[in-house]
Amino acid sequence: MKKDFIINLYTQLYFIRRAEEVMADEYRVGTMKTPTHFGIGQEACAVGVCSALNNSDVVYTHHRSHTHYLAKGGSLFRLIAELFGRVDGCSMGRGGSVHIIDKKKNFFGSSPILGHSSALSVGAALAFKLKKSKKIAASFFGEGSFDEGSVWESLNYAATNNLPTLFVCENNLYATETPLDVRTSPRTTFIKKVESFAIKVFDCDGNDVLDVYKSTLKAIKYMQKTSFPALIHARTYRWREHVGPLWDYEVNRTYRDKSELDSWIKKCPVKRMERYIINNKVLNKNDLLKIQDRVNKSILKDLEKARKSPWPSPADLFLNTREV
Ligand SMILES: Cc1ncc(C[n+]2csc(CCOP(=O)(O)OP(=O)(O)O)c2C)c(N)n1
Ligand SMILES: [Mg+2]
Repeated sequence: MKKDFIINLYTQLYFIRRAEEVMADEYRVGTMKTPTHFGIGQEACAVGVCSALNNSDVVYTHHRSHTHYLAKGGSLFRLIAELFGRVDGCSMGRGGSVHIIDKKKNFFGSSPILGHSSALSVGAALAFKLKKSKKIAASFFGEGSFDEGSVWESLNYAATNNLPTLFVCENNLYATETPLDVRTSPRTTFIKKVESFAIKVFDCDGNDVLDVYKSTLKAIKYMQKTSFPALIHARTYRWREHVGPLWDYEVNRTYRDKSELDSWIKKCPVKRMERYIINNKVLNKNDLLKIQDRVNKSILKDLEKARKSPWPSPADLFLNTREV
């Protein structure tokens, strides 16, 4: 792997981590209000998958969407403006966190409806097939989406019609505050159920961006060879509360232990990549600090620019004319 590529993976991980931390701070002081699901701790899934895709490939996602939007190249300024509810937002300040989009980057949006992203990616894959296009349609969703019938219908439709759809499940072990093991029969797993459609599952460590990237490349190669869908299963963990900026322990939530969180923080995807870079002498600590400084400055610039963006005008409420 080329040095510049490794540095770019790290820069993206750090950028997405810090961008979300900065936004979480705004939520704490009440300047942002739209319901928001932070992907802090899960950045490597988005960066690893999107780095293996081409710019022309399309991405759909669910409620925990910022990591995917940013990894696909979405504008941070427009995301922050959206979360502030301002007119420069990527959905003109009307959608909020669960309705973000960047059409120019082929990021076709987030939706709060579980099971929605997989269905749309199958529709896009069908369109690509009919147009004889080699583009890939990818969908991100959590393991909680496997509790929705539409995901199984999407898998079935993609498998039946040979649609090269890349399904990406970020398994962070919880759906809101319910653990995975009480949502699945102990006699099976969702992986076995996916494989029952003859869909190949590419399992990876979702906190290791290199593993996610390599697994995605393998999955894409497999899809191109077979014209069949594939599923990435990325094992990861959400650090903050399900919705909102807080840590569960700050508000005494008991559905999971702090010790469990601590064990996952030790597997931090950003720190892990820092160690890889230092150990393999890609860069030294000082080089990393320079990258971090540059990234932090650009995030703060976008934040302050978005804060100055005007509120949407009530007179425009029924217009939807801006090309987003
Ligand atoms: C169709 C539907 N049913 C229920 C919900 C309520 N809901 C919102 S998020 C969520 C849990 C999602 O868990 P998962 O898919 O694992 O994603 P995660 O939040 O862990 O990233 C639920 C049940 C919803 N948004 N849509
Ligand atoms: Mg989950």
